[in-house]
Amino acid sequence: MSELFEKMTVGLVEGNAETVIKLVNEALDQSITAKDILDHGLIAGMGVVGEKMKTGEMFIPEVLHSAKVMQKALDLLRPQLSDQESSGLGIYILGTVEGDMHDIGKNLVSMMLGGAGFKVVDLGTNVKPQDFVAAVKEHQPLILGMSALLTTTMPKMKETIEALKEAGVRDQVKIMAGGAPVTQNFIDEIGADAYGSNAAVAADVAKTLIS
Ligand code: B1M
Repeated sequence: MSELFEKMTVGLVEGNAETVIKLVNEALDQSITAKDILDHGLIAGMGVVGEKMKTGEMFIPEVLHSAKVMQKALDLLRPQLSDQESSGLGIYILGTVEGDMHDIGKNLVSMMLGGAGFKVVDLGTNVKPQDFVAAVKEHQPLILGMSALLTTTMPKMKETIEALKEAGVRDQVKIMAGGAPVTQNFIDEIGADAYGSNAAVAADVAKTLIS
């Protein structure tokens, strides 16, 4: 099994869609769970991409290519991750904060929330504080979740919370945040309600928040 995951990781780093899709299908045929495929193959692969990006071995166009292959692979896992329950738990608004285009993690969180029973309203990437506010007013969600992958965009989470306060809707909604640079300390600092360290945890925490 580990050889299959290794090949998946290499395929993702090389941006080889055909190989990765074939391997993900093979894994699913072998009844390997979506969680294992993610943890040991795909997320591990994106970790290697991140390292290579940091050391200058991979450039933006190549990283983007790997990201597109990752999205295609996630689409194959979507049925297993998101169609397990009904969407009766309530509305969850989700978005990547202003200035940040990273959406793979957010999309994964969205799938897990769907699987846990939330109706997810996904605002996409580069979401301005006032757009989060407008969405809260329009959809009256139980929870608003923000994702950020850059240390430079994390302050937008606090700005969004301030904007919600100014609009008088902060107390109508629970606020969650996550993304690689986000920590529990940061959550406490900005006055959010909960932290999701990864997509599966985010779904569990969301259920706890509304119970
Ligand atoms: Co960017 N990038 N990137 N990038 N990129 C990182 C984040 C970086 C760590 C790479 C590195 O240098 N090692 C670095 C950030 C450094 C920092 O701020 N400390 C970085 C940089 C610098 C940049 C640019 C500035 C590069 C440049 O232009 N010079 C630029 C910024 C663009 C912008 O956003 N304005 C940029 C661009 C890009 C691409 C567009 C090429 C591409 C994104 C494509 C896309 O998302 N559609 C990209 C990618 C792919 C990455 C890496 C390699 C992979 C990210 C990823 O998808 N990981 C990343 C390195 C890395 O993370 N190792 C990197 C897989 C994903 C499943 O994990 O997103 O962490 P993640 O999500 C997890 C958890 O964080 C959590 O759950 C998910 C699943 O478990 N989670 C939540 C996420 N959101 C949550 C919300 C929650 C709860 C949990 O509640 C609401």
